[in-house]
Amino acid sequence: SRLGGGIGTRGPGETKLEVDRRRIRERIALLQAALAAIREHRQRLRRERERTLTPVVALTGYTNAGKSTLHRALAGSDVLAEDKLFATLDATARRVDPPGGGTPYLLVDTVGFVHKLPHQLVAAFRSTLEEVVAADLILHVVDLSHRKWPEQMATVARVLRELGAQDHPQIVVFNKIDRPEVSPAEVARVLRQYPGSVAISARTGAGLDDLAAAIQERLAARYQVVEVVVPYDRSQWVAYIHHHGRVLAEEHRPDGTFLRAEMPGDHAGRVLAALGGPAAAEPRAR
Ligand SMILES: Nc1nc2c(ncn2[C@@H]2O[C@H](COP(=O)(O)OP(=O)(O)O)[C@@H](O)[C@H]2O)c(=O)[nH]1
Ligand SMILES: [Mg+2]
Repeated sequence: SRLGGGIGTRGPGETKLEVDRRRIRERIALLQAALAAIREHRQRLRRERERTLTPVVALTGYTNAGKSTLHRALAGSDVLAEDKLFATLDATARRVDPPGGGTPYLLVDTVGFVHKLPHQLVAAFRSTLEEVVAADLILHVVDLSHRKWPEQMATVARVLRELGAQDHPQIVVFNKIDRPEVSPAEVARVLRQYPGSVAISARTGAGLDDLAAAIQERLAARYQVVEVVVPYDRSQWVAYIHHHGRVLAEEHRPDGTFLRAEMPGDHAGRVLAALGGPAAAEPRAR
């Protein structure tokens, strides 16, 4: 049916079909803009990571498991803890500087896994999944108060498997232990069933110290590449790097010995703290 010359949403001579097409085009433009923003954000994240060697920890888990709440609890970010898809499409990253010292890291919040995702959003979803795959450590957040938590956990595990991330360093984080549905006996049982897992309440803060310690332990064990110039009067550090790491490049320069080496995070942290390296540089605040 043709209603020409209308003022408002329908332009002169536009049919209903034409209006629908225009709406879809507008929706696609909006999604493309969202995707461009995500891509830009990821490039920024990658640059930051390359510049500072800061490890990336990604939150993953079923929708509503409490990822954004935990992100805020650990990183003090202002991300809204709401079930809003768009709020988490631009995988939010915040730098965490552990209060008691330890390895700083970038904590990335991601969109949750759901059974049915609007298919226009699959591309955006993929890009946040890539973020998960690229992470040094995955925190798999599980809502222990949900009746179907084992199924939800299996869904997330399946997606991680499909992404080839099943062998990624991972900590299972059982959340919402403050809720009345969760008994202390069940908490004890799941912690036994999943060795290395942690039980927390992102809302009350219970168990967050244990989680922070578990994150530090896992980051310390991971290997990273460091680049430093050791001044000639501090050559004990050249020996230290050879002893604890695998030297990839070594070069004598006017200001000292340049070394590129792969070493466990805790040793790398010590080297960088002593010699200043790229990781010692303070990243820009975001
Ligand atoms: N009782 C309780 N509620 C929580 C906890 N963590 C998150 N929530 C709530 O669960 C809902 C989903 O949390 P959100 O962080 O948005 O989940 P996300 O989808 O995984 O990011 C929100 O209403 C939160 O307030 C918790 O530890 N205890
Ligand atoms: Mg969220």
